[in-house]
Amino acid sequence: LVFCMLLGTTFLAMAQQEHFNNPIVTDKYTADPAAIVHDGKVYLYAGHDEPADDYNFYDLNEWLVYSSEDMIHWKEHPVPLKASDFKWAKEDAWAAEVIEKNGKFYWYVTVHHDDTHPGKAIGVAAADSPIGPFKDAIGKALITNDMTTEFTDISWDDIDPTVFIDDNGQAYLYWGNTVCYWAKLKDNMIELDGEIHAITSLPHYTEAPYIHKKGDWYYLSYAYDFPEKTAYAMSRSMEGPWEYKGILNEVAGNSNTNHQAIIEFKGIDYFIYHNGSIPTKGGSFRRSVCIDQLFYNADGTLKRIQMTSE
Ligand code: FUB
Repeated sequence: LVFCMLLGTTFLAMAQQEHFNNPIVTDKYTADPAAIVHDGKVYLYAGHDEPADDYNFYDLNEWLVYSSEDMIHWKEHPVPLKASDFKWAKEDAWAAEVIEKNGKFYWYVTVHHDDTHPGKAIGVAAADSPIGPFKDAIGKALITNDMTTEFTDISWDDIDPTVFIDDNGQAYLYWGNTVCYWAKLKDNMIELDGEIHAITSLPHYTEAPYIHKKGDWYYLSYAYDFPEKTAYAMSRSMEGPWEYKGILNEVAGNSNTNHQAIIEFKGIDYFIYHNGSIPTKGGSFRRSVCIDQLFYNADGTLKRIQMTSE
């Protein structure tokens, strides 16, 4: 019996130590991962960190897309979207997220608006395929900095969109730095439906909100503090109240920011994030996407991520 138990424990440990070859992309710096499951494949979207050697700040001008059937081998597709594809934007291909609705793919992105609405803004691009080509779906921003000045008047709070479609078909957009905002989206996915709300129950909220659902629980994970850890809250409804549950992941090697996506694929739960661990040059502005497994406790709470990338 003891032998069988030991064998069982060993198999369990092996199952828990899936090897992802972190970081998963080594010929480019990749940041702010987003991922969807579509037609038996995972599509991974990331910003492309490409600062000159002597420049130490965020310099992202395009987004990248990769696909995989096993989470181990990744195929890179042609660049599907650039900040310059949004004619009203000045620059910056910051964090973004894709969702599919009725066979169309909507990509919500952070860019820097031109001087008509100074500050960061959120745009939407759409495509008929998960690898694009994506085109600006509105011809103007969905969210501009001046739409949230009643909550905070900093110019970079309207970043990091995440989108989720509830079981009844209602789509929600969450976003924000310093304040976590949310609003409903109309059926067309390119207009807000009603007012913008702010969530105040998330301790040390910095940015990078992400919504996912498992069973009857909704999870709102987010970047906590700075340098950023990942924390999370749970709710029985997309509209809250959100109850803070604790830290999900520690600061990820050598990067001040973190940014997560959580998906289930072929029965396994994944936590996708970035770190700055590529030797010598990696860091806060030269980041790399990594993948680890996510495990749930019986009561629905999340176990801390064991980063195999560290
Ligand atoms: O990549 C630029 C910004 O850094 C993102 O918008 C944030 O989430 C942080 O990762």
